[in-house]
Amino acid sequence: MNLLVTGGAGFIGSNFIRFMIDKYPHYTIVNYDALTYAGNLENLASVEKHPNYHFIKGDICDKTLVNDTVKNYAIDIIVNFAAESHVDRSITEPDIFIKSNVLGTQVLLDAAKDHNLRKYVQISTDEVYGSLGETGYFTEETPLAPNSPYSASKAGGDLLVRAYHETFGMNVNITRCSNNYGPFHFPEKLIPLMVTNALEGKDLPVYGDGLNVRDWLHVMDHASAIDLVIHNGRPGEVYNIGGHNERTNITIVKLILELLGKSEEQIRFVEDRKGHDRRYAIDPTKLTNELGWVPKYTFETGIKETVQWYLDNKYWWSRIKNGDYMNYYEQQYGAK
Ligand code: NAD
Ligand code: TDX
Repeated sequence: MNLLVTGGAGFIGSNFIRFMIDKYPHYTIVNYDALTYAGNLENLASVEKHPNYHFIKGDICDKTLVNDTVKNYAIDIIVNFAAESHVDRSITEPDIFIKSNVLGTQVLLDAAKDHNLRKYVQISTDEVYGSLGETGYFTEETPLAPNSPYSASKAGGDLLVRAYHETFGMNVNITRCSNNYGPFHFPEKLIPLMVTNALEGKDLPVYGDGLNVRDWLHVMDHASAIDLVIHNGRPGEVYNIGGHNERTNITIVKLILELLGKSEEQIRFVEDRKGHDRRYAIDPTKLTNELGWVPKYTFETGIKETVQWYLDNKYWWSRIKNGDYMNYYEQQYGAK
């Protein structure tokens, strides 16, 4: 099996590649990534010398390079992780989100169609369903109602995937997962930002009242679900992925401070995100019943391990926080 993993140098893609090389060392894995601010080949240091791992630096919008790569490596399946992924950035700079998340998806779909690939898998998000009230869950039948430029661009990509299945009979799957956490998570997202700010003695910026709810999934449980979808997902189907770990943001922030033995005085309530979705919660029944997916991590063990990973890998995150990312951070939160 020859897999083209786009966006494999990012948080989830790099964890997925390590998971797959460990489980299927005989598969060829081609990591195709533009290395935007979020792409980091250091995430893959442990596998870069593996004989069946290859890296191509490229943009998914580059039709020629995408097609050459699919042809040269005799790709069977594309798994598309490549995307602009940060909601806050989509509010200030939506253009690149439309380009990468919508147009890039179309280029990959055309390549999958023109080369008659076995399958195309789109890694999407629960955010395409919009926001929930205090009760209920997102199922695969929940209508799409994205609220941010990010989630609208992801929904646009998903609808193209659906259309290529309907129009061309292509074998596709879409996965929609909840918030991931784990090692190599870029420190602009809630959990790694709070852990690293706490360690640096900085303020922990909590949006609004801190009572927005996210449903947390360990990135390796996400990887095992994608593995099942790649091998056993039924053509044209959507699969939701989530582990029933709903927490308010303020609960997470306080837990991180407790695990690090730091004071809650570091918490700073700041202006709310524009259009901030109140609650996400995934119903993963279809994935469990059809494909037998069982998550390995409880949130309690996963978050402890993750906090420990950031303690052990200061080298990784401090290099990111000293670089370009700081320009964005200062614009977003001020210098503090
Ligand atoms: P990330 O921002 O950490 O990584 C994205 C990767 O894609 C980076 O390596 C980047 O260089 C690459 N990339 C971006 N634009 C590209 C382009 N035009 N061409 C080639 N490569 C490009 O993101 P992540 O958190 O790992 O998310 C991966 C995927 O999972 C995304 O599609 C995202 O929408 C989805 N997702 C993420 C979460 C989450 O909690 N992080 C939850 C649900 C869904
Ligand atoms: O500084 C912060 N303070 C804060 O209160 C940040 C960065 C976030 N938050 C809040 C906003 C959200 O309610 O924490 C929650 C989580 O925020 P993010 O980490 O930015 O994630 P979210 O917006 O929920 O989106 C994530 O999950 C779904 C990923 O970034 C998306 O790519 C994915 O699709």
